[in-house]
Amino acid sequence: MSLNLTLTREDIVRLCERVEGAQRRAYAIPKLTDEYPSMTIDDGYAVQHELRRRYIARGARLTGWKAGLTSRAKMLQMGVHVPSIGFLLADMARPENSAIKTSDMVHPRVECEVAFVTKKTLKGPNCTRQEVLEATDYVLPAVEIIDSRFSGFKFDLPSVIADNGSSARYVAGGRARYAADIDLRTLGVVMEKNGEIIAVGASAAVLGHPAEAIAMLVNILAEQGEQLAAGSFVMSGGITEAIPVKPGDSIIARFQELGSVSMRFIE
Ligand code: OOG
Ligand code: MG
Repeated sequence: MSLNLTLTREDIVRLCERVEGAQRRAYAIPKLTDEYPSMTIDDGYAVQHELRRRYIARGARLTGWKAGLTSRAKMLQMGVHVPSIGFLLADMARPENSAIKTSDMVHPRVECEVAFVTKKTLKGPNCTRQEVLEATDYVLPAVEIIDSRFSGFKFDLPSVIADNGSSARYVAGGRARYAADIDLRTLGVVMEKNGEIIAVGASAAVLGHPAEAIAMLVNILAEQGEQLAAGSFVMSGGITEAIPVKPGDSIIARFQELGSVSMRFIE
């Protein structure tokens, strides 16, 4: 399998440093394709790979992965019609019901997602929903706090992939369930901000079935020569559009069968 790379090693390192600076110091930068218009999806993953290598070399621990842009609501909101993946690190996790700082993010948004915890290695290509379900230990509800480092939260696919799919924080909680005990396609979800309902959806919005998003993620990993380790925490992508949050806001995501996940935001 050959990757479609247009960036040189120097470009990759340069763009990685640019994205990393924006992530660590929380400032907005222009999307990368403004300077590199012919950047490809594989170039985006090469930058993301370098970013992951650096964080891990400095002591960060990989907890899992996230699929993104897997629902129509998200694709329409972002104007990007192809799903993407990103990595998750232990220091992005926040406890349920906690106060989450916003001053170390650019323009955070929240989204409700079904998360999977795996008990077997998953490998692509051709990973299927069925294989994902067989390898799943349990599922649980999660809220992802995304934070694009690109100005105006505007980007294209290569840029958002290089920015690790806008990954910033995540909160998992609620009630863990065995996938076999519930219908993962028809889980309703209601998101409330400051006591008002601001988004509603159902889990089938994610590629027809959220396990489909995990299979897609495993197949994208395979294209990059990687596999999904047993014990990974994997988010399947926002069911509804993402909702902006600011200090003072409190969020509750209520999931049918899976309980709820809450958090509040502070300066
Ligand atoms: C890209 C990340 C998308 C999801 O769940 O769809 C994502 C973005 O919208 O900034 O995490
Ligand atoms: Mg997400």
